[in-house]
Amino acid sequence: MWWKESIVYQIYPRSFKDSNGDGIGDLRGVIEKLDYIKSLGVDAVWLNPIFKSPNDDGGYDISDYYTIQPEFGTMADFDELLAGLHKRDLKLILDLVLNHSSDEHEWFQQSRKSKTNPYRDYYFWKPGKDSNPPNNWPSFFGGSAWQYDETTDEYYLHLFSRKQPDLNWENPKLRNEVNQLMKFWLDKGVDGLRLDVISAISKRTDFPDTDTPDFNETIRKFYSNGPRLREFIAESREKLWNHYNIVTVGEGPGITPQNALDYLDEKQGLNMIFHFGHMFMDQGPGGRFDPKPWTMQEFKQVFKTWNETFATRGWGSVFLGNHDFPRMLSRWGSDKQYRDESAKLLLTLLLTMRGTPFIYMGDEIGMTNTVLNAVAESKDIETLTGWEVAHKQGMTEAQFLKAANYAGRDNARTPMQWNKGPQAGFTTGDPWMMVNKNHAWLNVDDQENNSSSILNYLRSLTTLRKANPVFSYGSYQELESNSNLFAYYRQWQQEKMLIVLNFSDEVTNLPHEVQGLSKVKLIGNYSESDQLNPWEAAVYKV
Ligand code: TEU
Ligand code: CA
Repeated sequence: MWWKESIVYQIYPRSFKDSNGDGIGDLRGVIEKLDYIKSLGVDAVWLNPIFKSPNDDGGYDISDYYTIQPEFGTMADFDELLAGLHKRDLKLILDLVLNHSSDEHEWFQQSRKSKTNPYRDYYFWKPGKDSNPPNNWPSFFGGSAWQYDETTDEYYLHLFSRKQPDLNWENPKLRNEVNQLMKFWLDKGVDGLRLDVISAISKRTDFPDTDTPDFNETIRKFYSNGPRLREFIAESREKLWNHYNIVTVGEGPGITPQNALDYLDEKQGLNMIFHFGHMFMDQGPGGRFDPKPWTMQEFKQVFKTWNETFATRGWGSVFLGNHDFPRMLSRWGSDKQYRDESAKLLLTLLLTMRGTPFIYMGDEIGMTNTVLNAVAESKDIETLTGWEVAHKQGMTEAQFLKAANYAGRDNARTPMQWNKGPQAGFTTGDPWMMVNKNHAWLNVDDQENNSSSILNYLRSLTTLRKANPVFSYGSYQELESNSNLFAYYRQWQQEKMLIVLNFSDEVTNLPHEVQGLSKVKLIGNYSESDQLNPWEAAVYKV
């Protein structure tokens, strides 16, 4: 199974490279950078959605699953990109959004016309209760998860924005349509699918009120992990996916160690999932903009728990950032004093942990968070609606900005920093989103020719991982060590590796049980020293 040994590079196309000067990244921009992508030593590319969309939620609101987003290019561009990837022995994983469509999709335009329209049951429609929504479910993006539509005097369900009506998978006609659109892309030779919010395609369709104020708990209990989830996945597997040599990656809130294997049945399930244990551990009951402190113990426990979950079956992904979360360096590392060291440390974790690693574009050079000085600067519906909710609850803009600058998605969507030139070489035009000012010294070009750069360290890491199957297939055993030292073994047949990561500004010692061990250092972000320096990462063959 190729995907167990693959290293995946995630590209958010809107912010990767603009080829035609309109300030918006596009497919031709990705084509221009294929040799760069190959040079990273990755095996596959995951592209965030590239389909026609009004962009209410960064392309996760698709209005035509068969057409390339016009501002990203044409189907011919797509075909050229796919051929260019395959020519370089790179695979392509597309991001399909099947829990909901855009409200501008033809299906929804029909569905909303009348209660007897043949497309009515492609979505969830319900009468209100005394001119209130059918139940108390909150949307991810603020307000109710139900939107009143006066044409038919009913409400439709949208777990995300009101322009993202949930598709009704209970309807076999809809499931057939979804399988057909997946088939279209698989027949073009795509190598994998990242299935957005797959955890929510089976919901509690009796639609009871949520009985908890904790949003993530509401997701787990009511929005995701529904009674027919395995059945729906098994149907697509049987009817479609089994006929292709592809990987299916399930994404979605609500996937837990207790239910993850339900998604990953060897015969009838997905191939792997993204889990979010570490990504939500600093979210309070109010969700993303209600941050709470996290500890290294919790962080380490997440990896321990998921390795136990997948110890004998199932398969996980390893990621520390993506388009939905702040930059990993700013969130988990030290993006000021120990920038280089901690960026390399985080990449070392990513490339030596058990599971398929996903590198988010820009993390290979240590890109950092941006700073919003006003909510109006945000380009993200989740931040904009999050502010509406917070404001109503009496939060000041300054308080909300603090949370948004810590946890918001804009952080991960600033343009890729190619060089120190205008707009970081991302565009010759006016970028759709402001470029981070630190591109003057933080960019690909400056790191290409610096042998000790984060970029070249990443290349050494991917080379190391590909040369040693222990990193893909080996067991995982965490060493008991002080709170900020993350140390673990990876073992497979005769190979045994020791990885030590000092997640702190302090000097510390190797765990005592390895101090006398004979070991050979394979890679590290400091030259030899018998103690562990601040943010020191090292990989030893033992
Ligand atoms: O995200 C679903 C998801 O896991 C959410 O919890 C996510 O973190 C989002 O930011 C809400 O907090 C997927 C996509 O990755 C995300 O970009 C989309 O906004 C969302 O689905 C709806 O399609
Ligand atoms: Ca463009």
